[in-house]
Amino acid sequence: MSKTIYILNGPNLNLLGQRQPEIYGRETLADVERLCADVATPAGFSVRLMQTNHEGQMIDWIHAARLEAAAIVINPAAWTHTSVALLDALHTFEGPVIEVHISNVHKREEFRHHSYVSLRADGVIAGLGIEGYALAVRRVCSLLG
Ligand code: CA2
Repeated sequence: MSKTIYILNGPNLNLLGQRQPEIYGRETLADVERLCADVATPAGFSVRLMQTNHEGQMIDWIHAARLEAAAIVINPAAWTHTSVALLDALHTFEGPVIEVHISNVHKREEFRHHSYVSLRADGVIAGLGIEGYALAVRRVCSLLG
């Protein structure tokens, strides 16, 4: 079995730490990767963090995960609320999937309250800042044993 956990990030998250710190904090994706590795490494897993602004690229990575990853932690960003294509891609993946949102989407606009991805996710974390990613990694490590 693969020992890699994919940490997938959707559109605009490349700007994490550079804009809207009142909503998303000051940490960057590099900080996310470090936090996740700190949890995964002692459990015998490695993490591969990726970010894209292109939906087709994200779908291709999810397909690649079928062969290359034991689990997916995904912050789909705005595609959470819009993308049946992303949901369909995640349905082709057999391992654990955890959906992460940095902000508490339920405290924000109504359109952020619905998630297509949640129809596939084994767990959902929202509003815990970037610590949510590390908690998601901890959960998949324990699910994978
Ligand atoms: O809270 C989250 O993690 C979100 O997935 C972030 C998405 C938003 O559309 C979701 O409703 C909730 C937006 C990501 C935009 O990321 C930025 C980060 C820094 C500066 C600007 C945008």
